[in-house]
Amino acid sequence: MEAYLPTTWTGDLIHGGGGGLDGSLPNGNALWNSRQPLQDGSVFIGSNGGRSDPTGTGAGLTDNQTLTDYSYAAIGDTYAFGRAVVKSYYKIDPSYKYFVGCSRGGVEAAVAAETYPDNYDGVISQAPALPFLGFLIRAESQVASTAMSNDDWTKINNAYISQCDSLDGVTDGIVSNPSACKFDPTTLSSWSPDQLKAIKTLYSDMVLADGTTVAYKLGFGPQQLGYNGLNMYQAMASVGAAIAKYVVYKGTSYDPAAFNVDTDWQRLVTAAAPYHLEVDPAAVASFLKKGKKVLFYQGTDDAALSVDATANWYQQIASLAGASGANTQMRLFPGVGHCGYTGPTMKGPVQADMIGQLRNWVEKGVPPSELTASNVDSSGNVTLSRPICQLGKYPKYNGSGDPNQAQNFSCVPVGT
Ligand SMILES: [Ca+2]
Repeated sequence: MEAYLPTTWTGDLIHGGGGGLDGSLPNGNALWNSRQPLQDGSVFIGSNGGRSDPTGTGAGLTDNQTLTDYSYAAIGDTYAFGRAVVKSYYKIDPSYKYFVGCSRGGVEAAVAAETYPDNYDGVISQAPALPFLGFLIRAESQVASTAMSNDDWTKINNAYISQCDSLDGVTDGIVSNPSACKFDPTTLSSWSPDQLKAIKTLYSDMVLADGTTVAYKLGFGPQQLGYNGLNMYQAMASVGAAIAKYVVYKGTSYDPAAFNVDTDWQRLVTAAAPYHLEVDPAAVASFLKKGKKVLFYQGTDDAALSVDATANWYQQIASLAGASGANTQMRLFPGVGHCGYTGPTMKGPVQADMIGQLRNWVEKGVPPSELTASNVDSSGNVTLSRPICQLGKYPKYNGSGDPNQAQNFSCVPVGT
């Protein structure tokens, strides 16, 4: 566990989440946010989730205590540690407490609201792997992606941008209105049967024989931006396979190559049942009913985790919260990849004061109404900015003015 203590403290505490399989200490720079907690004068705390695994192999996630730490307990322990450090150093308690995380950290933000609701005033869940079992079954299926090369994926990504770029009113290399995009990658080339299987597997919802949807389609974003030398699809498959191998199947009988959605889903649900792996949407809704706030963010080009899955999850907790559903919002960053990743074909704006919006909401009662994100060059000049719209809307070019400036775009409902 670590705590970063600013000399000039604003009085709040930000608890940062981890990523992938945890195993590494996060820091302020690991968050998808241009305004770093320390620079803002906040205390920042984080942990490695209870075990050292810097390369993310998943090893050690087999015994119950380690799995308990990874699932939720490390969050409670790290918070208690952070509170004690703050009291010891500053002699007073923090005024407000927040949890912020992306990917696995986005799940942990939801876990924080679910399991430790009294500890936090608000949480930010960015590109979360939620529902978690849905992520796992999706990741298990992604072994099919090995039939495709990085060049194949790049071809799909380029064609997607080419066909759907202008649907937001301006050809700027950013697909800001993906809901209107009817791109079909199966017709793009003379794919082999295995390649077609990969394309259909990754870009389709996963539906059981009884009609239940257990996971949602992935985006067409660039896949070459993975880690450990793997593209994004393979990287997620490796994370899912590691969890399945160590956590669910205990290294015994898991064969990702023999993937079948119906039988594998049942095995997954049964094997995961004894553990606290999934987050209960009703519990997060209860967090909202206490008047606390939850913000969701994701990039439209996220190739690692499904935007549709996050949107469904967000809508589920908003619905369960009833009138308190107004205490949560979800916004999409156009042309941005997983946790703010950018690259040669991703031109979307990534820098935005997401934590500031949560602070305003919690501390001043001002709900987020507008959010602008930007990219800056090495001199600090803004090169591009866009409004970051709520789910159900997209930033449409007004038809005149500099297309690099957010003021020339408006958030309009999807379908218009
Ligand atoms: Ca565009």
